[in-house]
Amino acid sequence: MPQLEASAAIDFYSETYKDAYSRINAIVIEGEQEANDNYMRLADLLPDQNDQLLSLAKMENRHKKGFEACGRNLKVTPDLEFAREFFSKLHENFQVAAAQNNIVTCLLIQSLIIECFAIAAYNIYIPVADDFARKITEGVVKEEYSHLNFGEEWLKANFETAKAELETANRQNLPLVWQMLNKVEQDAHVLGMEKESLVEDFMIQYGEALENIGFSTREIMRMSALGLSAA
Ligand code: PL3
Ligand code: FE2
Ligand code: FE2
Repeated sequence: MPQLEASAAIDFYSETYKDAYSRINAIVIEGEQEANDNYMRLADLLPDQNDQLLSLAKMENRHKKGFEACGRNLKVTPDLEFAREFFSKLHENFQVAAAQNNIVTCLLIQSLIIECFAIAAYNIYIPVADDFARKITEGVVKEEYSHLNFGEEWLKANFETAKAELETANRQNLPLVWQMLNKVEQDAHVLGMEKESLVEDFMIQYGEALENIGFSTREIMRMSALGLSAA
């Protein structure tokens, strides 16, 4: 169904919509919180980039506040327990990597995977959002591109030493994205967002990021195919 028709048919105040929104809204709030924590951790791990990383962490905190307001505006209580479970595996992998000083893995998880996931989700959400949430999300997504860019630049500058770790981290974490998408597919559909569009948008962002970092087309194909059959 074309996005425009879908959006005209959406009743933002129906119980069905609000029920789905309680989980999606929580995922986004928790995602922004994770992003805040992850950039603070990265600021410790990369003292040279401390100021910039702390400023990214602050932006994430503002994003979180914006999405909390979107939930309040629809009188929805976010299901944060569901959202913490939703992020638990990526969360765990980031913590393990940070404890081992694996900065490349931390950057892949936060600045590539999570940011590309956010950019895809926000871009697909904007045309079907309520007016209040649309304005907030439009402001947020612009900043997410700069977060993705931070990761790209650092990894590009360190490509030769980072390459092998990036491939390993990709293998461990990309399949988690497909698992997460499967868990949110039903609720996203209620909000007028289709899984196929989310997958497509994610793949475009993620593939472009890998290209900017220095991977060849062949390598990108191999890396992005991992776990995709589960999507
Ligand atoms: C990084 O700055 C933020 C991380 C947020 C991750 C969001 C993932 C969202 C996946 C759920 C798909 C529906 C999105 C709806 C948008 C309001
Ligand atoms: Fe954010
Ligand atoms: Fe971000």
